Amino acid sequence: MTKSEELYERACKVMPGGVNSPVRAFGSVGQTPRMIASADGAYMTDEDGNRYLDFVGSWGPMILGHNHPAVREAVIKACGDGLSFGAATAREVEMAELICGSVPNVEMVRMVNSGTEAVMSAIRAARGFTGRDRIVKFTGCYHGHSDALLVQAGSGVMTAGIPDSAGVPEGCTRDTLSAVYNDAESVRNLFEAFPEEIAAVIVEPAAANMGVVPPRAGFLESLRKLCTEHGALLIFDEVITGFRLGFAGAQGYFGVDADLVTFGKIIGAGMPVGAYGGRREIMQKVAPLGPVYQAGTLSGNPVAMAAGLAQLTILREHPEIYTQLNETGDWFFGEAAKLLAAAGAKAQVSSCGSLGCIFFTETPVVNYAAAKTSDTARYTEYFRHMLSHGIYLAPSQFEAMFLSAAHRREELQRTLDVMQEFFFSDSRGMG
Ligand code: KE4
Repeated sequence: MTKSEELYERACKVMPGGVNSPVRAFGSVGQTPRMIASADGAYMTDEDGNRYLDFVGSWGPMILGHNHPAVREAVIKACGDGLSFGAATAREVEMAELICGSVPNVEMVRMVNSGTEAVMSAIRAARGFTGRDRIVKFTGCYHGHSDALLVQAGSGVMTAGIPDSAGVPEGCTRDTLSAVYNDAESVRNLFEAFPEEIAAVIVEPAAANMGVVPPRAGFLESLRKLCTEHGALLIFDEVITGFRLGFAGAQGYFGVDADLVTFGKIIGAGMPVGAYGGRREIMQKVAPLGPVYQAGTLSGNPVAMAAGLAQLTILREHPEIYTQLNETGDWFFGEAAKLLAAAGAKAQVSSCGSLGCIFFTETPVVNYAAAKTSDTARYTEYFRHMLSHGIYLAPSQFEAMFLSAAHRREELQRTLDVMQEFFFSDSRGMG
């Protein structure tokens, strides 16, 4: 029995599924999750000493790679000053000024402890600002596990949201409407069906929770126009894209203005941090300034702020990191697409900058329904092949590969070689 197996056996006795977040259980790939002991740069090492080239990067935070010295040193120093005060601190001010000074349309920001909390709070601020109750989300987009957003994927476009989880009362999702990603018409129909009732449309500007599905040309612009026309707020959920696609996030990358933006992951550099922000007139509705209540014992935690500030400062001072990251993403996912074509694989690459995935379907993947045509059994075989060669991918077809500044060309080339081995063996009559 490996140490991972032994630890996982113990974990399953005391934690649901043996994990603290479902995807980590490797359920959809039917493997024992690897118990990770340490990580550095682009690599993670498990409790049995196996080393993996990591394409999960803690689901996005590790844009500079794991254990970056500047981040590590900042955290160690901050710890020496004390872990938490439950009081205002200079580091929170610096973080808020950095975010407001770099992200368009964010004049005020509130720090929270996760992406879920950021989105939940942004939705509440949008409802408080507009005085409206309904919200629109897109099937296949994930915005954390707050009740109102756990809505059945594919629920009827015109009907009230149906909970997608036990324990969520119908009342919590009644005001959540579902639209189709990359289909602005499905949003227009909702605005026409519920005039002056929709507080906000929330979207992953580049979807990365159904696999990676970039916005089609004009889609985000159409959402902007519809929200402006109908007095609703456009919320960009940038928990993944924020400070990944560029320092100005998806607004800068796609050139579309949002009214509220949510953040997570990269702004914490691996520590528990989320944030939401927007125009002053909206954020002034948030307590203690305004009537929209939101609070948090550890919000703006000084150690977490130190980690995030260290990472964001490096990104601000070295904008070439984004150029390299996006160019490397274009090259890597471009090469992957070529090898799939050469192998005649029933699969396709879908990417946006340093985010990407391989869908095991030939249907062009522009939305959730198309993503769901993927052959998840084939993805499992691919995942296992890559893992057996020391390459750690997301243990689910419906997640993303996250490139970091620590991934070097030679490691990416080796990854492509291992992919090639799979797809060419696949093409030799393996279906
Ligand atoms: P957290 O509460 O997990 O920090 O953030 C929720 C969230 C909100 N918005 C977007 C666009 C997100 O991608 C997420 C969380 N992302 C997943 C990865 N697909 C987290 C991984 C996990 O659930 O363990």
